[in-house]
Amino acid sequence: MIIKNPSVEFSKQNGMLKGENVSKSIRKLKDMDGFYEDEEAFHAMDPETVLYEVEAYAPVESGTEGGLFFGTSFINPGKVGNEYFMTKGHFHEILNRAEYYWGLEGEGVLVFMDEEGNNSLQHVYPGSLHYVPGKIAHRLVNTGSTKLAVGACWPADAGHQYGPIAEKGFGVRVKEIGGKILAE
Ligand code: S6P
Ligand code: ZN
Repeated sequence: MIIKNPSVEFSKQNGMLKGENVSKSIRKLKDMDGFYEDEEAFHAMDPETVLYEVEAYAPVESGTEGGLFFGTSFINPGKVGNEYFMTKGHFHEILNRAEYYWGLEGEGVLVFMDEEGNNSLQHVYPGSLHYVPGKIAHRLVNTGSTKLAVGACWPADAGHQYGPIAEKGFGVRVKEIGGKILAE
């Protein structure tokens, strides 16, 4: 029998993907109006500033029950005012769908929020492994001075719910205050 190479590969170093059914999405500052606390600082910045990019491998159609997606998020270093660059954060559309995250490069914080608005936080670093339980919103924050690269694997039918975050926020903000990384 013929032994084939897989149609997709990822970098062991930073998780970059190449191959079939790999897509890339880019989030700029202008896509995150209302997400940062310091609106004055937000509007003083170039709206085209790239905050993060996500590469995703979708071997099955979105919504496929039992399927899995695989991806890497790259969050640039930087701040809006004193608040670090971060992802929008989301609950899954099918609320009980869980996910794995793992740190590849850089330093950051993973912020969790349950449906009642209770938060918990975990350090993200090369080699860190994070189980994101179902019914928990999740957001990545880059607290370092280099790109934060984080791998992820999630159910193909999980979907994303951004509405509750856009409306109510995440309960806690990760900032640099007095030279320290603080969550408040
Ligand atoms: C998908 C997974 C990640 C995020 C990515 C961007 O379930 O959690 O791939 O989509 O980190 O974050 P967000 O909140 O903008 O989708
Ligand atoms: Zn997710």
